[in-house]
Amino acid sequence: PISAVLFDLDGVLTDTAHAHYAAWKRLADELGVPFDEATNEALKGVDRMGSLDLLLRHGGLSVDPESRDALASRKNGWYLDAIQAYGPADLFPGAREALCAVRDAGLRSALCSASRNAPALIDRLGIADLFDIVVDPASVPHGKPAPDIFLAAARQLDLSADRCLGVEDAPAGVAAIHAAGMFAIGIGDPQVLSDADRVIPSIADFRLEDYHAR
Ligand code: B16
Ligand code: MG
Repeated sequence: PISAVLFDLDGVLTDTAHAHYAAWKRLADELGVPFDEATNEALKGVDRMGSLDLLLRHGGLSVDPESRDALASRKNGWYLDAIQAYGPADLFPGAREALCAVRDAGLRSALCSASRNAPALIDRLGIADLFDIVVDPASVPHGKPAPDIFLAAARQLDLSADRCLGVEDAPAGVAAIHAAGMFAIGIGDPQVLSDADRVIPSIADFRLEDYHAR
């Protein structure tokens, strides 16, 4: 039986994946780096600096550490502008219900987002009180696809990996869940998320009973 569900945020509970993409695209355009949704797929779930490095490598660019920090801040500024007016209406349909279903079943929930903006965002979305724990991505040594953030959640909940279910929209996130030894539910395109144990089109299709009785 499972005891906890570990949720990714961007692309799972709210559509910030698009806002992240738009901000990276703007930066890539300024730098003259070819960038489209397919290229962006590799950045999803990867932390800010890791994403920037992927983008720079894709364009064959190398920059000094100061410019690298400045580029990351520019991207984050555009991203913050884009999510500035986010509120509960920006949750994906079924997101709040999925979190409530976990709580109503007596299971625990964790937020395992790579985003340093996640705590502010869940406040704005009105779901902060529905998580038992929010793992600070800055507290783990390695970002997704490394398992660290999911393992930290299990440790904080005092659960073994096989009692945890992970929910992710990104290939790097699915890889992280599997590396942690957990069951992975993918949200989105089955072709993109072919490594997931189960793929559902959106969080509205999440039925806890499909996994809880397993
Ligand atoms: P920030 P998730 C990830 O969040 C996003 O998928 C990824 O695109 C983004 O680069 C990363 O957060 C870092 O975000 O710049 O806000 O710290 O999918 O793990 O919830
Ligand atoms: Mg995500």
